[in-house]
Amino acid sequence: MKSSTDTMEKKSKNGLFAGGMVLIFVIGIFVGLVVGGFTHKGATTQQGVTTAQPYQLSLVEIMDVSFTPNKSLGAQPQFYVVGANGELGSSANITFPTNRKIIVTITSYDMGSAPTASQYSKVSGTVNDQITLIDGAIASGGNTSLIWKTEVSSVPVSKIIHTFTIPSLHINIPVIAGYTETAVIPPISKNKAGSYNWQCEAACGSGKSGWEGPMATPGWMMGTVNVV
Ligand SMILES: [Cu+2]
Repeated sequence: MKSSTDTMEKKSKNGLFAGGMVLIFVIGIFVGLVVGGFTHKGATTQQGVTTAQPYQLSLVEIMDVSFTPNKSLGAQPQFYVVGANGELGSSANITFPTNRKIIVTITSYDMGSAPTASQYSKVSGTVNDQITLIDGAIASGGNTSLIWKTEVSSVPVSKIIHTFTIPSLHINIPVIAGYTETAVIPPISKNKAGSYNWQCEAACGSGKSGWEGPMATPGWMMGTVNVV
């Protein structure tokens, strides 16, 4: 009996010791988490959402695509999204993450211009309401003395061939044919998550008004932006 009690006592002491160690360990983790959490919070607060990597959205616009929804309309312009593997994907549904800067690059392989209401010549919804224009024709030649890159807050309405516009988010990026343009959209807060229409506001489509065909077809000159 005695030895058994001793053993039990020993066991219970061992149990207490083990329990104590576990408790210390748990407290240690808790303190670590709290301190780490505060430190992390501090860093996040100090630098805000800019610590997150910017999200890159590449759009390519091509002028002569067979209009598959109605082939009788012939070739029509179309916006594509460059996918994660470099493939050209549909622009019917475009994703914007919240709380991250979004860098939009639009490359237009197009010519000419399309009738556009003057309000869409102004850039909006980007950092400083500006975009960077890269004149593809000049940039690709030996034009070292020419200015091929400019930051602008508007473009001449006569030069607009398309726009990438999200009216409800007050984002408007006018597109000049043959240019590559970059725009930085400031982080969108989580409470703006939802679905928004994007629309080209230059009458580049078919029909008398230029607002038919691709202008009214998701994945061509309009679609949805899902802010998630
Ligand atoms: Cu258009």
